[in-house]
Amino acid sequence: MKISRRGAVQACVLAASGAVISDPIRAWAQMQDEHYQASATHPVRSIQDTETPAQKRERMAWFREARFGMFIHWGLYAIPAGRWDGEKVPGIGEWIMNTASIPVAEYKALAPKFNPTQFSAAKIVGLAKSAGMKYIVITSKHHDGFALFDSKADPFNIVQATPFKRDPLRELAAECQKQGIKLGFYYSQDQDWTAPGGAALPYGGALKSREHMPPTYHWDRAQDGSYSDYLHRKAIPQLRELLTNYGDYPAIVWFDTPTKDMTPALAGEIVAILNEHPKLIWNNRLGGSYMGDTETPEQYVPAQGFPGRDWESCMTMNDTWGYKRDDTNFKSAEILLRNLIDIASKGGNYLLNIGPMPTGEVPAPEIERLREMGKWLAVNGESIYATQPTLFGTEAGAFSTTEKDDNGNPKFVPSWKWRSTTGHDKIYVHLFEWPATIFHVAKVSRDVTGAYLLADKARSRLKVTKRGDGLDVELPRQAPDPIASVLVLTTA
Ligand code: FHN
Repeated sequence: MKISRRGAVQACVLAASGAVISDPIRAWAQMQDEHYQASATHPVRSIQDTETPAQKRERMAWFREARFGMFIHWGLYAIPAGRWDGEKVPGIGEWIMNTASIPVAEYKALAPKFNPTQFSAAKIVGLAKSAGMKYIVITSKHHDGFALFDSKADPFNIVQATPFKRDPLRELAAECQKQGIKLGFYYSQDQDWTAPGGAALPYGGALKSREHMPPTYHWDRAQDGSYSDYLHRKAIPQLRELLTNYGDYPAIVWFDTPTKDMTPALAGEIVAILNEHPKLIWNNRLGGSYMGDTETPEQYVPAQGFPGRDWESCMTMNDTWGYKRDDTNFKSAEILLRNLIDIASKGGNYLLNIGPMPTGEVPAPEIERLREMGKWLAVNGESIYATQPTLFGTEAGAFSTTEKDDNGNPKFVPSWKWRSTTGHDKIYVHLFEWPATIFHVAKVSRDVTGAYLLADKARSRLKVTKRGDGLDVELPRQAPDPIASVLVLTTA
């Protein structure tokens, strides 16, 4: 197995647009530059190759309006929750099998202990809705190979291998339908550490990295086998199950960590199946040169978004995706809200993760933060959903003329005074810093006809004075919101 990676085997993924992430998280580089290059000819043409721009607009419409979704990483790794043999295991929780070099049989022995009786699809979907999220993407199978759904294709799944015997995806699908929210399935198509032949990327933080040797980086003979057999016996049949057994869902298939094993021909076989579902949206991590629909910056907000591409920043609330009992390094609701606003102002979606516990419950700090975000969105959601990116552009920060980033490119230095999104006849200005009575902007490309604060139910008009190409708005002394107050400029 040849693994394609540039530079170091792991990357510290940092916030490109500034201090939105409290600490760097050791996560895999997404290999965007190598895997996501479009190929002029695909062995099997994908929907993105064949549809018209109007068809694409229709297919992507809900996603472009959504702006905020819930990522759920949940599986057997929630049981050890970051500790193995009494030791704390570094790194992200869902990688524990790889990081601690856990043999296949030992890891599979977690399944009979998985009995999340407190799991409630109604509560999770309700939580997402109350947070103002418009879609959910859940790990149907992560790299550990455990299927969180009823699979006839492989017995290592929640219905056959655990005492729980229920299918959470079926319950979530019913609940999402009921509560009117989209559901997507994450599927680790390439890495599978418990199926013979499945790929395994080497994790730089592995405790016993000498046990993870190239070319396979496997640490247990039980992992050896043919990658193509793995795909044909497990991944492709399971993808078929996921695409056909859940009614209107999945709305999204979220692939992950493609390696060079996923040749264009093998990926083409998957694409042929995806093509049977013409409303489906899938991301840029299938591999085999397919670009999919969405860019997926991980743990950062791209400085200028991805003009011309749909995109979604996925992020954790603490420093892990899967539940880790020792990780209490949660970002504040303020940081999370600023991320959402920053992303919306650049035309992207925010896919914010929760990592439920082995009981099925969502950790309390995650619930608290989501509730706070929901409160803000209940007042200010109009300035986020279905908006267009900023008309200004310079408020997010600027590239330094002297400092360089890790890749030697000019470093982006963010500014956290304000952001802006655009509506049909409105400009929304999200003020993080409350200016001393006057908000001034040097240049506005539309004719501004009035101004008010979104939190002000009376819509009291604020005084607007034109100043050359720009304007001044007179604000009250007190900010209506301690995190971000939204000023609305009505435009002709
Ligand atoms: O290795 C995974 C990781 O566990 C997590 O699922 C993230 C989410 O985007 N994706 C991979 C790292 O890029």
